[in-house]
Amino acid sequence: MTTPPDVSLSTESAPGALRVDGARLWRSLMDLAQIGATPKGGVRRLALTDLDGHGRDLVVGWLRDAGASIEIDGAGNIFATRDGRDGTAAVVLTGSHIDTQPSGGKFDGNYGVLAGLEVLRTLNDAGVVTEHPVGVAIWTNEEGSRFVPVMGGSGAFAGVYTLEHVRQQRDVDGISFGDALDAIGYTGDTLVGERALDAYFEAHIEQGPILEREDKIIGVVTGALGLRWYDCVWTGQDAHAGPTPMEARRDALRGASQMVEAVHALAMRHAPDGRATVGFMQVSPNSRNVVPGRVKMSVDMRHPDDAHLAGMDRELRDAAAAIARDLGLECDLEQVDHVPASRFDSSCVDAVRAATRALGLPHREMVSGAGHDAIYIARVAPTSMIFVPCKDGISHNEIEDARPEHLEAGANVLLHAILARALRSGVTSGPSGIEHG
Ligand code: HGY
Ligand code: MN
Ligand code: MN
Repeated sequence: MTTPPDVSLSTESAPGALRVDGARLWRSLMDLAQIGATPKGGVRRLALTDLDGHGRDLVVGWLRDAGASIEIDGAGNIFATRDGRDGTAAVVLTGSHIDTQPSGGKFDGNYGVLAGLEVLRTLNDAGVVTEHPVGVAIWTNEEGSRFVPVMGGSGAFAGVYTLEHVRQQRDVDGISFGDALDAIGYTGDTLVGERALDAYFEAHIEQGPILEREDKIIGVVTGALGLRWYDCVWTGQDAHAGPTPMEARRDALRGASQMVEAVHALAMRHAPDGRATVGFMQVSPNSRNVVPGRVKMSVDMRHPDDAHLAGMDRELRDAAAAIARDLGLECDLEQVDHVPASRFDSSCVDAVRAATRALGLPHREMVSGAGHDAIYIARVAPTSMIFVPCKDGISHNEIEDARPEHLEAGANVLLHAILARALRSGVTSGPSGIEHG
């Protein structure tokens, strides 16, 4: 992309006066939401499906139309870059993901990518030339719903996983991440992780009720909960539901059922910050007149303190062993993912807070309950996040909703947090010389 003409920033386009076009952002969100749209108004666009490929095609087209150059790495992570004056300066990056949960919403992930696109469009409209390049990333497989690990693309970028490990993972149908990525044509040749970042900012809906309850518009995110994911397999014996006496049964579903209650009780013992969820369960042979001989289930546990989370891990293992003993079942409990609790870079948190205050937006500091690509990018670059409310705090649900004015406000905070980094050493800027109102 050729750098826009070197314009002196006249008063009306001085960085501080810049504002995004909220209607244009909303239109982009609604257009992208058509790809994988569900009858209840949600989105089903699982990672590395054809729908993910079509969503990528649409957004990459918009990013190219905004003059950005496009690179794709071996994990399918997409990087759109708007040049800055100094071609050697590290990129100020934003972004998120466009893969969704099976019954996901229009805004989880999609908002962060399209808010980044809206920043590029706004800088173009105002002819702003930044010192640093400004980039937008689309990270592969953030949700971890089809392929474990969660945040696999950003995890590979940050060196948490090797590319081979990520590409070898298989979904419930035995299809590998690598084959699925190749099939949608998004296996790029850029080396994974070979990109110097000046900073990373991610805008996202909160996915919880706090901002809405407190009438706040912006969450200044200071970090995220630690997370441990498990696969838990209960093995008993398939048997006929009729002739088999109750005392002669080894019913794997009883083990799984007691484990669901034990997981809930464990989280309640560590409330309010401890969280634990069983979201996936596969009963075999899953026939109404067969005592289930095998049940595979997931456990998702989270806590802001790693030591506390390690204690919850021990309690989980003890509970599984006790249930297996009582019911005469085998239990194989395997930790399949572990993301330690994270704290974001103070200078980036300050940039988000300063932009929020300069824009006069009601806000609070908070820790993210959800995992985000920012958690892994924080390992390789100064990082922070910007939250906006979602309706009733509901997400990972087709009814997920957000207000256009809140999404616009979050994108304005993103714009000025990025400018605070991307303009420095060139044009004068406070947080970016933001003017009130
Ligand atoms: O699981 C999470 O927290 C994220 O939504 N993938
Ligand atoms: Mn997300
Ligand atoms: Mn999500």
